[in-house]
Amino acid sequence: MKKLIRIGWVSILSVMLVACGTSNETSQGNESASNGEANGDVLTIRAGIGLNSEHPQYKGLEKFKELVEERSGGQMVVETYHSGQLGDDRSMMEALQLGSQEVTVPSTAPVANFVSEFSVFDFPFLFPSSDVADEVLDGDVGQALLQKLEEQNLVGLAFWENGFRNVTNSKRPIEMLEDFNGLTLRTMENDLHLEAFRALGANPTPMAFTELFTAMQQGTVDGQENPYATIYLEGYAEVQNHVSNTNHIYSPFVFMMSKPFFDGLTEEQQEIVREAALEASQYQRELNREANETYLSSLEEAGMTYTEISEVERMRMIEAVEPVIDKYAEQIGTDIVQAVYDAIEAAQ
Ligand code: KDG
Repeated sequence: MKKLIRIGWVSILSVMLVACGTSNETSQGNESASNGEANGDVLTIRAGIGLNSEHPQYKGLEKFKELVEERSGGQMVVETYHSGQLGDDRSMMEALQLGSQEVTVPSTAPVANFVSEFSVFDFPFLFPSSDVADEVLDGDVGQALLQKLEEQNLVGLAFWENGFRNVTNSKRPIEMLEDFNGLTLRTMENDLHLEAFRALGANPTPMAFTELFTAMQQGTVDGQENPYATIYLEGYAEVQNHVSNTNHIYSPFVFMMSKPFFDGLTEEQQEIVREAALEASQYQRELNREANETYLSSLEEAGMTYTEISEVERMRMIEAVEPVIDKYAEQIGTDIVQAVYDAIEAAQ
């Protein structure tokens, strides 16, 4: 497995908003429907994400809305919520389980708290490129993990893309392994992420995305890690000075639907939402890749210092996190992990 890894690098407030109908960027056409249930002839799908309305993730949701509304002839209406208006990733997934929200699109890291096997996609330095990630996620092993969500009352419809994550901080440029020493870094709420950053020497602290900007602004954390699009579009340049191309983890997004809601749909409606989630995935991935390419220079223009990680230092980082990967490979089950490694090798 180690060999492959080496090859591999190379709010609740919103519930009130919904109830009051005050969200500004939601669909307009369905004031009468609520709770994803049939009201007259119309079904409402409330889709919430953590990122803001400029992010390709939200543009993907808008595409999903367009496709579903058009293909259902208005029988299904999608309301889109951004910036954690419906809560953080965990609370939205819980709402899906309960059937009080219909769609959310979290990163795989918080999904692993529901189905632990999803952690495999967050192994540091796993995917060598987005294209390889697409093949693995859209292939048998990715689809098998989406299936597993059903045990948790969730239906995984597609993988979208968050992308390669990069570290930012307010203290110093990260150029070599030792530069992580003692940095307080926010991570997503996922044990593997925490242990990986400890192995790099940092002092990681798990936090919901919705808390992150304020935590950096108030100095509760020195830094964080996210793809360039998020770093730029969420305005982190205002509170962070340094960015490095650590590319340490590739984050997929999981487009998921409430199983109680999905089960109540007709077969035709199920097909419409499935197809729309998949088609919107292609659209979202393209926009996301463009954004992640474009926004590094925007971050520099906004005053951040960019530091490149040399291949030698990247190898040192890969070696530092290897024991963590080995530990989680055993916990998750070597069969699934091996299947992922095999799929990566086949895709290369
Ligand atoms: O909508 C998804 C976001 O809430 C989240 O998953 C973004 O990468 C993310 C993070 O760092 O929490």
